[in-house]
Amino acid sequence: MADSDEESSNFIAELLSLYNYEVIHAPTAAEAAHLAASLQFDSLIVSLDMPNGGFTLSQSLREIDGYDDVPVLFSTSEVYDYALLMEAQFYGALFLHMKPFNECELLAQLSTMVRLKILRDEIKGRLSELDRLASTDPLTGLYNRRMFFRRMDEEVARAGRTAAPMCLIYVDIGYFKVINDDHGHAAGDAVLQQVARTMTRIIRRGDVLGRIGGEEFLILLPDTPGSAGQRIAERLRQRVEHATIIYGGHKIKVTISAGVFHAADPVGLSLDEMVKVADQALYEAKETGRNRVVYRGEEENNNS
Ligand code: GH3
Ligand code: MG
Ligand code: MG
Repeated sequence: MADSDEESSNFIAELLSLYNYEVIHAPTAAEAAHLAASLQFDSLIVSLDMPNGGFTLSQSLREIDGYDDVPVLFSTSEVYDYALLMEAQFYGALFLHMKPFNECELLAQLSTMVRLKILRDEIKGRLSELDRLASTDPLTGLYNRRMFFRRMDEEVARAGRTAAPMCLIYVDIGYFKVINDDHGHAAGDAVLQQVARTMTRIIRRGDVLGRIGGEEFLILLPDTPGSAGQRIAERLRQRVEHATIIYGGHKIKVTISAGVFHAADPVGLSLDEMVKVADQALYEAKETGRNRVVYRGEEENNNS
């Protein structure tokens, strides 16, 4: 509650504590802003009478993280008209309450505000859970295809603006179907999880990794020259080759093949084109024996 009027503040604090609300009172706008930044209130009661208070205060409170949807009640000692009511609504008010406070009305209004806040929190939580579900692969926890391409789109657009190089690595587990056939689908799942973990350990912050299909993965390396992209793919290939996955008492060995595409200047390149070239390189790696890295990029062309 932000209110410089001591009498009405005390009245509200006493009344609301009787109904198990925890009331924190700020007598000045500055204090209110300070408290809001360090505590998390479920509802705000803001007086329009206080200096620097009212709409300006409410506006600045709502810019604080987590306050954009906190219900607000404005109190005023003026007899208000329709214009003020509309203005209050414009500034996010759920209610405009004329002083002196009416106990019953205030309690009813507050209970509506708190219920609304609980509902909004619940919806927020569910939306972020839905977001997570819609963007991650449940088996490996990596980005799924949809999210990977969304992130790649952002990164390619950014690289286009800054003219930064980037690499794209297309990874495929070799003879994966045989693992399923020999050891069962659950063993195949364990292999996918293990390979995903190895990839997660090797990539750097800012790299984007996703599971694109069954046993296929894409890694986007922003701001990365071809030599570094090639090195990372090669390190990944070696790590997977030398790891042993133990599942159900069986020791399982797998290898990966990787196609690396390096774009020195991604301006004007489409995602499809980039993926296509990386896929062609991957195809060549598989055709020429698997457990290999094949590179496509300008540096290679310059050297040959
Ligand atoms: P290659 O060396 O040519 O890449 O052959 P491969 O066997 O690795 O590839 P192929 O495309 O022939 O088979 C992929 C298999 O992956 C077929 C599919 O049943 C299996 N698979 C796809 N998704 C999953 C999954 O989530 N879990 C498991 N265990 N298997 C999966
Ligand atoms: Mg495949
Ligand atoms: Mg494969």
